[in-house]
Amino acid sequence: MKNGPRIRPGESNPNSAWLCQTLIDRRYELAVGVPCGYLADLITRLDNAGLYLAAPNEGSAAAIAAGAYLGGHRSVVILQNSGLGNLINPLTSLLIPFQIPILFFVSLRGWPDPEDDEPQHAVMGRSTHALLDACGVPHWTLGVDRESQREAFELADKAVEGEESAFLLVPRDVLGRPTHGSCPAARWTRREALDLLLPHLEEALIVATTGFTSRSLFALDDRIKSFYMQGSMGHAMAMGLGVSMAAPEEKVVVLDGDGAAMMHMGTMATIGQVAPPQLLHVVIDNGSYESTGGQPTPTRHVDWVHLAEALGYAHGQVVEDSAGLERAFTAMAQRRGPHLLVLSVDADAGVVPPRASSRHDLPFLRARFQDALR
Ligand SMILES: Cc1ncc(C[n+]2csc(CCOP(=O)(O)OP(=O)(O)O)c2C)c(N)n1
Repeated sequence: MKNGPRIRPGESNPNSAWLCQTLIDRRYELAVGVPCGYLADLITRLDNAGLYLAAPNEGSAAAIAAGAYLGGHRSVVILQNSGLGNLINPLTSLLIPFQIPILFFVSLRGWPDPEDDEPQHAVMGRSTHALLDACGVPHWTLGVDRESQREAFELADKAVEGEESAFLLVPRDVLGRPTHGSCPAARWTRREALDLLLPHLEEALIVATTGFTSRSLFALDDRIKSFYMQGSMGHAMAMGLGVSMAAPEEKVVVLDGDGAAMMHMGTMATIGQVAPPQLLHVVIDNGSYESTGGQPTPTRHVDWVHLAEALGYAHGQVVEDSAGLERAFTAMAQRRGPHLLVLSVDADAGVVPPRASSRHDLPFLRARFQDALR
């Protein structure tokens, strides 16, 4: 039985309430995207209004919006600026050349001062405006006061009416913050699952996905054999595959989130094709993007076991408790990989641990892992 995500609304903010209502009034019928904490309250409101759809990645979000537009639906795409990398291709080869007008809300991580944010946001923070300029799309940065927001919105909406995609850029706190509270868990949480998992992984090289999974791993046990991804969402499995190919004798474990696993799921077919026998792909499935405020992921209906088998993994299993976890490791010890192990947990951010980069800089973390590999 899969638990449903418990959406914790972002800190309620009058600007996002106004924006959501304005979008409804202007007959926007679909909001599709991948969340950012800066946009959590807006997403919750759009979700409550029945307009929001979770996309696996930002490029898909743009293409979904494009298709909906062709069918007559005015559409909004919501993303973090780190997702511009995923967006650029459909923006430049679909929306712009076919003159498909979509309204974008893009959060501005790493801006205006990259030093105030996590290191992985620095390059995109200082490049977002320039990238949009290079693509020739109009963009406005939302200010804190309602009047300037209204003005920016009107200009962007007018561009969209004129068949041009337009971007509204959202700095920190302009539309509220996410809340990362704790809700009573009916079963186990990521932290409890990791506690039980880690003793099984002592010898393994671990590549952990971005967000709370990397943070929790760092907090529980900062080991030289762990590589903490900060950013590059969805690519932990690809990096783990590369490590496995370079070091086939080593046990390699990818610690993934369900949102991240969805983002570039095609890599799973490549894992199935290469079939590294020592690779274990663990997905912590909490049904939500916990790290950005608990928005729902598009995974509730996913049958992970059949998915793993269909994509060429040797074995896939979903576990729901500690006894299931022990049974899974007994079964895996008797079989070659690659294995997919899905830990179905309750969403619960609890106390948010610090990032690995709060103690070590990123090149150091890379070099340390590289030494462990040698
Ligand atoms: C390309 C890209 N889009 C969006 C984000 C913002 N982001 C950071 S962590 C995260 C949620 C990850 O969700 P999941 O993998 O399910 O893990 P959880 O947060 O639930 O632990 C998101 C959307 C990002 N870092 N990169």
